[in-house]
Amino acid sequence: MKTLGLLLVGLLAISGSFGVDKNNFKSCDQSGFCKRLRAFKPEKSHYIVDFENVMIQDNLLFADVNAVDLESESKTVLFRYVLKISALVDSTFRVEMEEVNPLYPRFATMLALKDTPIADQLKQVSKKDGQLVVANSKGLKVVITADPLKIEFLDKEGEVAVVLNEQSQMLVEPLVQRAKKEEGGDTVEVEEEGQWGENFKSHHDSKPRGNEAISLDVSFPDADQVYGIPEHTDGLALSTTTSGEPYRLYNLDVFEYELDSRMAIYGSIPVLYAHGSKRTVGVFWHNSAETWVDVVNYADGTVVSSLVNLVTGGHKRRVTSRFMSESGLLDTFVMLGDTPADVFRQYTRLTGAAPLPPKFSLAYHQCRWNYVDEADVRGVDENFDLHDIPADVLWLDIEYTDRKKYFTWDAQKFPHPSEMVANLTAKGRKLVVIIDPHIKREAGYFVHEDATDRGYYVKDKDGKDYEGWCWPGSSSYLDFLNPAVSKYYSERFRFENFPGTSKDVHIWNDMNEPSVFNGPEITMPKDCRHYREHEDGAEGLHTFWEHRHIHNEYGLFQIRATHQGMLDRSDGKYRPFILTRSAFSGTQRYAAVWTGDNAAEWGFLAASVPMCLSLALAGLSFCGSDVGGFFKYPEPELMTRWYQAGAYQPFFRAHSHIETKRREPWLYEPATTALLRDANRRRYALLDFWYTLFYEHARDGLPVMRPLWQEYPKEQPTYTIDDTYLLGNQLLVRPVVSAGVSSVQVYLPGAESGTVWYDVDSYQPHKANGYFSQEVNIAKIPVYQRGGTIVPRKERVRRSSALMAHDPYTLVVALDANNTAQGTIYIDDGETYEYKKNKFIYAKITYTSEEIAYSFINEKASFPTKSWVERIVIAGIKTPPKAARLQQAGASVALQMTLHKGNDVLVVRKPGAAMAQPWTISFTY
Ligand code: NBV
Repeated sequence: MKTLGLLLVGLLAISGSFGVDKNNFKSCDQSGFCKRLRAFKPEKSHYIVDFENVMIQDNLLFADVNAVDLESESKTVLFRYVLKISALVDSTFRVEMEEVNPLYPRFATMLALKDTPIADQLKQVSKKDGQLVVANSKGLKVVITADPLKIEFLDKEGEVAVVLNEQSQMLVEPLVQRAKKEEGGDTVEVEEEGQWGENFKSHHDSKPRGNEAISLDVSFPDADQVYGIPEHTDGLALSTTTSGEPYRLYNLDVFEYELDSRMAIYGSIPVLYAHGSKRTVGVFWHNSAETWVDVVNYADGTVVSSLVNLVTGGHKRRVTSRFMSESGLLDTFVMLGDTPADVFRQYTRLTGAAPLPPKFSLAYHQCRWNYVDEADVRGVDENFDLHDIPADVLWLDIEYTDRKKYFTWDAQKFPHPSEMVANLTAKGRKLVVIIDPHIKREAGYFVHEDATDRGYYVKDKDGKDYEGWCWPGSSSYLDFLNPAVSKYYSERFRFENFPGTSKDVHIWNDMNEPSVFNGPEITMPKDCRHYREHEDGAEGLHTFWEHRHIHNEYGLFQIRATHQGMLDRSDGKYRPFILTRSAFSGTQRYAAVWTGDNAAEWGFLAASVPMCLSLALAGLSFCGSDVGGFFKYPEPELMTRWYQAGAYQPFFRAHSHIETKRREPWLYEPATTALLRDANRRRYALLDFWYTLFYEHARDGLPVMRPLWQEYPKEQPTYTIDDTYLLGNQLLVRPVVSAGVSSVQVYLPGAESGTVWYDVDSYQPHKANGYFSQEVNIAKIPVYQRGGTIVPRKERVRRSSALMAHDPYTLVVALDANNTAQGTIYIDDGETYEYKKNKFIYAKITYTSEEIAYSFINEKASFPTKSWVERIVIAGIKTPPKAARLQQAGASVALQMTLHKGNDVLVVRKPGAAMAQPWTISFTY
């Protein structure tokens, strides 16, 4: 089976017949609850709030809700629920609804939230005419209508911003017991179609708890577009799903995934944002089970939505959505923005931001399935030096192990891992090795023996160790929900337990959806059993959670344990780097992500931008795609364009499939190698800029890679632009993603505020005025620096980022219409947590026509950097100064300047200012 699998992937990788086999994955119709819930479109919601039983205390409101039989005259109560609304800090509300005395507790998603959300205040404003109005401490109101239940969230102007259950699609399927009947004197269970089991292909899902789905519709009046719910391959702005499949969120290993699709792939992040010129708001659907999301955009001009538009009286600018999950609690956060930055911050406040990554991880990574042995690794490493191409990290894929037994090395091919690593670290380079979650079931393999003996594996529906099939052949899967298992796993990363590794060896967790070759939809059966903390004497369903409940957070459990292990192995001294393929809300706290197994095709290069943008809005800024494409071989032009694009995406790693032709940068003809070298060098020149962006992300939780509308929220044409993006608010990047082009259309936002954008290659200023045509050749991709910003660069070419630590800076000052500019810079040791003890510099640089000042934002912190300023480039200077003087540490020195008349660029040459101390350069005219 293993060889067959490999042969198959190999054949497809080279043959060119590319494409997903959709038969392996469910459509909504094949997913019992999706079909059932999508058909549930009552005219009126059957949930009615009982205002007699409402309690408001601190930040909480509790209300009784009855599900009534609308057919019966007396509105018979069928089920009773309790609705809970909580006010949280930062204009966020949480809405939960659960059965009163459920048959058994529903599963509550475990790892998405960073901490318990911080409470705000909630007080009653009024209660009349069947409506109860409450408000948070800022006066943001929530209007609850009793019959039928509807919840409206008002913005600060008092206008309705978000509505729950407006379309009556709220549903919490009541938990029920199997119906029984008498048959021939015996009591037998009644078979109800799909309620207690369903089939997909040859797989049977036993559904021991029966149906327990939930659904909620969320409407966004005034929204032009909705975004979010990655990971999918279609555009950043979501499309109307009425005539097709909903967006699916179910972590899956989709072999040869397709483009422009709403199919589920590796990651699932159930956060949705609605944006329009009035406001930006969001909902976070806190649920880790399989989820489908429908979207109707009433103004997007699709035939179906226009029809709906007619029927509903032609509302313009309105988007409705609907979340449907197979199980778990109805638990949703409403984030009221009201700007894009506000709402992105609100989401990362709940689920966390990425911590400051080690600096090397922002540099260039070289991967392949596989670098076959130590000599290969050495050769690749040396070739980077021979060809003067900077690189920080070499990667080892699954073949480095002893027959796919993770935490071991193939003794023939990698007999001296410590020496191999030392050879890399001597040049400041690092190694990343892959560790997949499946465990080879082989007698004598210590992980397997420990896990078997201690009961650490996920169990099948009958309580036996679950066995699936993956790279090692027969495999089982650790049950990370058990804290003892996570601890055991973390300990595997200790240097003594994983010989050959050191602080410079980092980890890649792949296949953690989890991928199971012979499982339903290539993953773990939903009725597999996971650890659940329970009281002594608890029985049956009370003693385990099903995989169905936790599926989308399985990988997050794994990377959390990996992360803990990597911290512990250095006693908390060094920052870990982890790459994960599966993702859920909260993944950003531990790992970077990539877009999985793409192909060397232009479409996949283009898709890398909206895919990473969408992930960035969902908290996962540290994202990239396999540069060059995983399957197939990139011809020189595609390879060049991919390096150029990758150099401006957060995670920059070249990778390729085992059966494809080798394609390290020097294997192309010299002209192409030169272009790839140039792309890498551009990345390295901006490493300190990237590092500062990530430092700021760790503080404010805002996307590093941003859609234009984040910074220009009123500018309507930007709402659907997803081929262009911003890095911070400084650089605008428009990668070239099609073949043979000599110009591209670039949209420069900010016309209203008179924004000027400077081409980073020529410093040529462009006044923002929407679209313009930018000429390009094979060496150029359009990148612009916004007037009003200062970007730090390091321009000396080195072999790795570590060797650049003390290199001097070039500061690029791009002037705005008022002849001012500002920037920030973050400097530390790049790898430890010493910055938490104030060993860092976070400084601002401010330019006015009188002076440039470099001063510490955090005056308590300092760092003994040897770096200094070797050049200041001032672009857009209209009236150049006659003289400049540096003042630092009591000394004053006259500086040299050169004016480049043709393009209004003034260069202050060799200011020599030390970055360890504040300084000022003053100008005289
Ligand atoms: O470990 C092998 C590959 C890896 O190179 C790739 O990046 C992952 O996404 N892995 C998937 C397993 C199988 C790929 C067909």
